[in-house]
Amino acid sequence: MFGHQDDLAYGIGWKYPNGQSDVYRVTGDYPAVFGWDLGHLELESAYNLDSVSFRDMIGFAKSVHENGGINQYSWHCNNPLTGGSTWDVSNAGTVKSILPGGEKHMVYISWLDQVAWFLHSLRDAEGNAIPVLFRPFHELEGNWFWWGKPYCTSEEFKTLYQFTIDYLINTKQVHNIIIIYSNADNFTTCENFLDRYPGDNYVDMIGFDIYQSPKISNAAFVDWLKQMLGVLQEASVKTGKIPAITEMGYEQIPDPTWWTNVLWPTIKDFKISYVLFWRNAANRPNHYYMPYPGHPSEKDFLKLYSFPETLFRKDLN
Ligand code: BMA
Repeated sequence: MFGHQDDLAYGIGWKYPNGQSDVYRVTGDYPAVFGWDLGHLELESAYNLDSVSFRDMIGFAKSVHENGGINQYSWHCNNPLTGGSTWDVSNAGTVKSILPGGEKHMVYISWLDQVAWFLHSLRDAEGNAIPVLFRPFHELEGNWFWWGKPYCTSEEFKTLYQFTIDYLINTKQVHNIIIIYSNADNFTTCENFLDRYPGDNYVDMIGFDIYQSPKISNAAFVDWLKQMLGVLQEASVKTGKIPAITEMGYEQIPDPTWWTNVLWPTIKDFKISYVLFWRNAANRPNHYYMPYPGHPSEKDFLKLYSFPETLFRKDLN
């Protein structure tokens, strides 16, 4: 399945409610998986960190679900200790500070209450909860988020993850989440990949985020992605959890045949449930990962779309 972040909220040259979806504008179909981010929900803000209104996001989730699509949520939450952004790594005591007994534990609980409220709001027309994918603390082995590897011990990380899931499910009775342990792209072995894995009872799916850049040749990227996918597959067999590429992309897609010459031949033989491409920012020129009408890779993307093995939303109905 192919996915896209913020697909219905904005794209190149448009913003909801004026417009629809860059994937639709190119293919006449929508992605199968729709990524959204909960960052700034914890601040009780009406808009997320990328200016998507949470009220709209709830509406998008309903329409995605009613049309057979899948919703995925990441959470670029602010730093609860410093008050800085999700990328504020200035205080290595942040994770510790929000664990039970920590000075910011109650702040973190109030943040989780917001997340629980949001997840409870995702209901279909009959009032049934909509099942969604939830991937907290993503790219956990990286050094760019406050929960990253250099800023907490493995035990602290696992405790935070377990506490978060236990609180949402047991205390707040959130039962519509499929939980994804979502790593960065810097692991080399299965052991490495599962280094901070919180345990089979806390996770339903596993995945990683990976990006190409012009500094990485196509050949090097193919090798690297294959290696990651090999490890993911091994970890999937070991844990019994469904694998996915939870984020990926090549900013601006500077290679017009990237979709069928680089991406497809590399991923096609691996058992991954979906791959989600990052957002087409409306207000940050050149920060986009899916083609739009007139983009040089548009034709190639249509070719990928036509392959019977690639699933978009129509294929799910
Ligand atoms: C990053 C960039 C940022 C954005 C963040 C959270 O990769 O796209 O502009 O704020 O993701 O969506």
